Amino acid sequence: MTFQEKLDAIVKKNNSLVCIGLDSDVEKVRTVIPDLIRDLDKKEMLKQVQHDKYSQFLFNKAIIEATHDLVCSYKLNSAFYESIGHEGIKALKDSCDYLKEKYPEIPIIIDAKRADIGNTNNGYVQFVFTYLNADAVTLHPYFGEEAIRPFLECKDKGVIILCKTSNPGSGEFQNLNVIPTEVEGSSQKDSSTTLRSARNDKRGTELYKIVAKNVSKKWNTNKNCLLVVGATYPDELKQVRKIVGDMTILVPGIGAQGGDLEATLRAGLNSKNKGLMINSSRGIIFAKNPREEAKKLRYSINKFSF
Ligand code: OMP
Repeated sequence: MTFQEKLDAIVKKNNSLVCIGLDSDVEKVRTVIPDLIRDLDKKEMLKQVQHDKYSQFLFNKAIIEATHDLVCSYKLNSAFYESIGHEGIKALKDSCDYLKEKYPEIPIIIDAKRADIGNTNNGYVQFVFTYLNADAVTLHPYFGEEAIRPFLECKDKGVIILCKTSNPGSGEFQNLNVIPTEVEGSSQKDSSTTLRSARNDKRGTELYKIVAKNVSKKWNTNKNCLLVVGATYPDELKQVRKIVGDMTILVPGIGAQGGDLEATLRAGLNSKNKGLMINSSRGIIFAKNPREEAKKLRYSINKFSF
């Protein structure tokens, strides 16, 4: 089963485009975990929480139990686990194992924003797809298609490429106007490697659009590519949707980063009124009532999409 097939099935089953980010910042987790566990009345968890080192996993377990029927995916950002060393990696692994065992139908995304030269990428592939047994990973496109082939060749896994990120400074490179040299009649064969800065040149195209075009038209031979576009940039999302057709786009930036949900949906839903994974991390997992918050987001999305 491909990543997209798995995603389509859970979108249908849970009636949801909500992707919850298990960005389980260990400091915050330690303060909220007793409440969460009390709410869920999990005595076994209460016993274990005395040991701080299990808290990220216990927290994730509690969030998963509270929301598994409301989501289309969980996204675990590796930074929050790497930050505390091997105990964090264990919590990440335990969380993936828990999902695989109890809710195998829900796709797991590892948000690691990786990519390196091809040979090194083999190590990342092993970590994310073999050791963690995740279903998808986020990558940056900077090394080009040739380098990230080890990911692209994993036909049943999702390869989610950063296109237009949600942060305020993302335009520094991503909105640069560049001209593929094919426009100038260059003899270079691979236009994707020969972009030239063209600030005031009308023939130029913004870099994020070239990423969207190359990923959807050239990199996606195994039909396992997705893109990331931040909810903080609905205009760019609209442009990307025009370029990529029905391809699924992961959209972070709703909630804590202030992205506009309605503008996002208007700009980003595909021809089937789907094709988005709307991510919220802090806005759900550290809310007073994560289940209610996830329900609210699902409801707000579904007013437009289902
Ligand atoms: P919240 O702002 O707490 O909802 O978290 C957003 C999550 O999405 C974090 O894990 C970010 O690292 C991630 N993210 C962005 O915020 N912006 C992007 O452009 C891309 C990502 C991502 O790749 O998921």
